[in-house]
Amino acid sequence: MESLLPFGKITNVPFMTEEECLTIYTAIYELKKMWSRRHENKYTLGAASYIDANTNIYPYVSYYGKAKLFNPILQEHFGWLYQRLGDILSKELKNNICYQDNLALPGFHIFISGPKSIDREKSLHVDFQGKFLKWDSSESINFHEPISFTLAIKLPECGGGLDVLDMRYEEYIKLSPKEQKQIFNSDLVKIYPYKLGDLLIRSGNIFHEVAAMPHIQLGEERITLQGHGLLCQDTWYLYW
Ligand SMILES: O=C(O)CCC(=O)C(=O)O
Ligand SMILES: [Fe+2]
Repeated sequence: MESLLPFGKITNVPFMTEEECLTIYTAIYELKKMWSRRHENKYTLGAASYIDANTNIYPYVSYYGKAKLFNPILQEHFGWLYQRLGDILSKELKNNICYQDNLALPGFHIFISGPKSIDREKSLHVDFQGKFLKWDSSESINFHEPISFTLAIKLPECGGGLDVLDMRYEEYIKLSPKEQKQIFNSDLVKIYPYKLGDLLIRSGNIFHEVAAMPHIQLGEERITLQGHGLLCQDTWYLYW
């Protein structure tokens, strides 16, 4: 089945100037005390459903509490960014946009290189985490066609991007376990490079992961704005 999105599966649109990226970058550092360390090189600013609402990682669901704590702070510092994000997404998706109150606003992935380079995570996945969240009218939400978006705010000299395997979940589960393993390690997984200031909008129902950065230098950063959306009638509800 082909994607129902007006632009196909993936599109890249100019969104912020370099100067605006720097303004966002500075604000992210002003909020450094609020970053959460998730891994050796990885931090987040904001609540991320794929981590904070994942009960395999946390014994209780900390997502809603974190969203409540972070949303006013993020709104205060990045209100103009959320406004512009809503405008561009509504234009590209040809539908209305709404931020869902009880869920986390789009937040930030922050990678800072340590002594080791940043390897392939080997974590190809689809963005179906929205299914596990509390929605007001879940019966009319299309959980199989999420969208995801990324704004590159800071990239290392060697660049940063997304590994993409152009395959939908419905196709993938028809493969045998051996074929699934092979395809994840095949050259069908291609790097989609991010461009500073551009917004990448894509179907959340294609396999992807943060691309490796084997040549990143010590202290270099890869910082992105991240979020997802689900369609309910003619409105995309955005969250992270
Ligand atoms: O950090 C990124 O580039 C993308 C991470 C991701 O998997 C997502 O946003 O769905
Ligand atoms: Fe993802």
